Amino acid sequence: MLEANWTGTSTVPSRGLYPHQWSWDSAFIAIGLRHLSPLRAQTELETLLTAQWADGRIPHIVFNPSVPLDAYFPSPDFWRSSTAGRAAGAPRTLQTSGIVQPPVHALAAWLVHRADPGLSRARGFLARVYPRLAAWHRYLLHRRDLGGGGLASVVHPWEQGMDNSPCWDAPLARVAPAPARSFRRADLDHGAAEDRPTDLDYGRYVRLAADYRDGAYRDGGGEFAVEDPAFNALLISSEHALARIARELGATGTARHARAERLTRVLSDRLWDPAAGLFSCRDVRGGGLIPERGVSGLVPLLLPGLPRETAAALVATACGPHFGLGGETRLPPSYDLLGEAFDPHRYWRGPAWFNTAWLLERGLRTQGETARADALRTAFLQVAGASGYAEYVDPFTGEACGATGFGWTAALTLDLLHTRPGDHGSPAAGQHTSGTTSVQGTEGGDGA
Ligand code: 9WN
Repeated sequence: MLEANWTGTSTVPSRGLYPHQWSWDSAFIAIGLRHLSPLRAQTELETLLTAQWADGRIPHIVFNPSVPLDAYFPSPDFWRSSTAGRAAGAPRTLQTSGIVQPPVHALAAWLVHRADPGLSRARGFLARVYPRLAAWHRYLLHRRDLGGGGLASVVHPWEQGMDNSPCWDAPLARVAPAPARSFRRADLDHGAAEDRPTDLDYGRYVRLAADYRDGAYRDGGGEFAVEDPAFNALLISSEHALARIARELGATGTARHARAERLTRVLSDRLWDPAAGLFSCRDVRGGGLIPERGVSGLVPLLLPGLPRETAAALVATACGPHFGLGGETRLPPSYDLLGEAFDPHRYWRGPAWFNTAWLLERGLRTQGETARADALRTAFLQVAGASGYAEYVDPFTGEACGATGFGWTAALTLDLLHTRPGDHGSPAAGQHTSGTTSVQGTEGGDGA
């Protein structure tokens, strides 16, 4: 599948539905590809980074010029990155979107390096990506601190990656939708309308993106601004990875580790919801925590600096009636099983995705929940294979939904296949030739 989706310089999430390069997809894909071809995994990330804007942002889509404009909406003529994004430093020749996606990239770069440190050093991989990754984090921590409390905000639901989550319903309700006749959705050519976001939601996505573009992609003024726990936990995890990269390159990395620890405390102060037993989103424009339970609120399990009682509460929530891990569900749903908006098939409103399952598997290991992590790993591998490596599945039955042959599902399957259960992520015996010290173990043992 990864061969079929490879374009020569990067991997598309899916040939039909998503025929360009997506930012966080490429990070997850590189994490899997490193076991097959560390060179291709490095190339995947480097291709994405060539599209970085001068202000540090990594765009959520890098468009392939040979794909017809009507294959995906919004297309390059909507974003107009090279003109509307000029002041923000968009590339002149490449066409990209102007919004971002979760910062999984430094974590991916570190794991890719660890898969073959010899090749990585010979190619100067880390030395080349480090300044770009540092600029990316700087952009998020400074230009995107719209709440003023130290966390990064997303300015569009597509930025957080869980596009249609009920967590966005309240902040999105304030946005006047663009009229349905003013755009043509391409996603409905590939997916069932009842599984995809509604036209009304799409109208709001289009309005937000068009307003951002018309303001020259300047940060600060938009109607939608949300501090999301998964986005920020991935930023913190990647900050720990950047510290390790800095150390590999000869610096100490101490300041970055300290910043990651400080951000972990800020995350707890601003987004921990003790009554709900998980992290919630903060609506920066409307004020206050959004009272919806999304899988995003469990992703901070990734952070080793989490207070012990917070981690225990998160595990209890994951395994309780809202997410059913190890019980009612085969894989963790994207949204609260008991929530009013729950729908086991509609985009990000209940189905299970494999990237979030992978993040929770890793998070459970980080918190020493080895047996639960092993069980989730087994379920992931069974459901992924049986679904034809689907984009997402019904969380109860594992029935395939969306695209099949989906990039990150295939890649993260490879990653789990190359790690033995119960050993904190050491590559499986006999399947790896170099860089075989514990990948996740190194991560965990190094202050992450
Ligand atoms: C918008 C590519 C992307 C993923 C997102 C997923 C979906 C796009 C869409 O596909 O979003 O970016 O058109 O719905 O929600 O997480 O990165 O796989």
